[in-house]
Amino acid sequence: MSATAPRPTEGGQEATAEPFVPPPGFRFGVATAAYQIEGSTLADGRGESIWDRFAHTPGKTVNGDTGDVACDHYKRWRADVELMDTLHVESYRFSIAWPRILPTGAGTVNQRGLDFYKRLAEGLRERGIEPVATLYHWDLPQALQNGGGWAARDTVERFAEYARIVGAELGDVVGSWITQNEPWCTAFLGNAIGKKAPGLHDWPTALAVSHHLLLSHGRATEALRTVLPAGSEIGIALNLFPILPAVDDEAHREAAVVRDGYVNRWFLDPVFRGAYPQDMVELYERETGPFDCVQDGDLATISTPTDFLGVNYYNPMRVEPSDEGPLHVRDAESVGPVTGMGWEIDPAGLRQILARVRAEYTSLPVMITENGSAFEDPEPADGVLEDPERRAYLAGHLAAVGEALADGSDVRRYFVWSLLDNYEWEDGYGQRFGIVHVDFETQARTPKASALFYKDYIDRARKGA
Ligand code: IFM
Repeated sequence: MSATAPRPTEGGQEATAEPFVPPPGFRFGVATAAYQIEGSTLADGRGESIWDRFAHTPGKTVNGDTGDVACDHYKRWRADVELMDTLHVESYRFSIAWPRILPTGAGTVNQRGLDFYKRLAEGLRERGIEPVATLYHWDLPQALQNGGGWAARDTVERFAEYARIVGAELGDVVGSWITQNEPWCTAFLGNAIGKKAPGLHDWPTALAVSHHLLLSHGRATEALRTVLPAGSEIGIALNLFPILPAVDDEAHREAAVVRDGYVNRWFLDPVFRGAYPQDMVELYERETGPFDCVQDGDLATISTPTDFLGVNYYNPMRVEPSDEGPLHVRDAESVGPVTGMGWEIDPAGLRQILARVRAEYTSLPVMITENGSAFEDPEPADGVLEDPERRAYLAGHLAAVGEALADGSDVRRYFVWSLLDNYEWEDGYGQRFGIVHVDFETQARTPKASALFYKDYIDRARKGA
């Protein structure tokens, strides 16, 4: 299916609709990331990350919000695991903060950092919750950024070394591993658009970063394989978007092809076809200069076989051409309801993206490694918080997972983003993605109606299975 093909059936359904029958081995989960929830950024020898530096730079985040305290999960992890258990969650995707393990990115290992994640993974196992670990969810050690960050090829080898250390320590408790999370965001939003750490505005740097992130995925996969027990699974999590021309004419269709190349194909093609999309290489070389960081053997490493693909899905993108040229395809107006982030709500897009991945790239098992929505919630009253929009979002996307399974996609996990309201990067604490409300003054957790819906959905799915 092409990026612009008509979409399959609409996936929206009532919150009370019959759950899909989970295939054997399927698990319902929730996801978080270290810098967004942990806090305790100075505890137990943790080093500085690029997000500490960025968030503490005036003007970079809404209200100057930082992850210094966040959800205080570093101290409250036991209660958070207990909370997941009460919600009948079956799998928990968390990320490991590289600067807790190697405070300057390389050199001496900080055992206290490793111990934290070991305790967490064991605590999850004790409650029958599967731990799924992400190695990189955007918190590069600042010391490595000082040496060029992901634009420097050396960072790839530092990442492989970090992966080997963590895999050797946690491989007996963690069976599923995600190397990189959303490399498009890290590379382009961080280095070309400057919205995220390290906040650069330089296309050649962003392109080198994108290549090195992909290479680091391959190298980390190789490194993990040398230390993980047989049967462990490794994959990368890509954020994928259906791309829709705002108007059905040639200029808009061309813009959609470019946007698709920028956000989707630039990552899917090297991972699954061992080549960058030629149209995009030509465009970048024309507009930004030589793309000359690729060395012999790199694409074979990037396309090294993995065990699953992680798909983060939130919304489709509607696009229009821009007078500034093809590199600057613009976002067009959304159609229909949007979330608090302004992201168009379209459960059918999830089914569409999974069908496309299967038709054009791979029949590997898929994990929906993130899916969720931010809305402006009321304050909890007497322990109750109604969030009908988030609940409907969840119900619609769960229905789309069921449809994708029926289509033949081999979906193995579904992770709601996110367990907790948390630090939404440059948007600070204003955007609440949690199915559990967090009072950032008291750190009180209150499951929202969407959390109770999810629990009930899991229970009903398990009864029907
Ligand atoms: O909060 C982020 C997450 O860290 C990465 N994926 C998208 C989420 C919502 O913006």
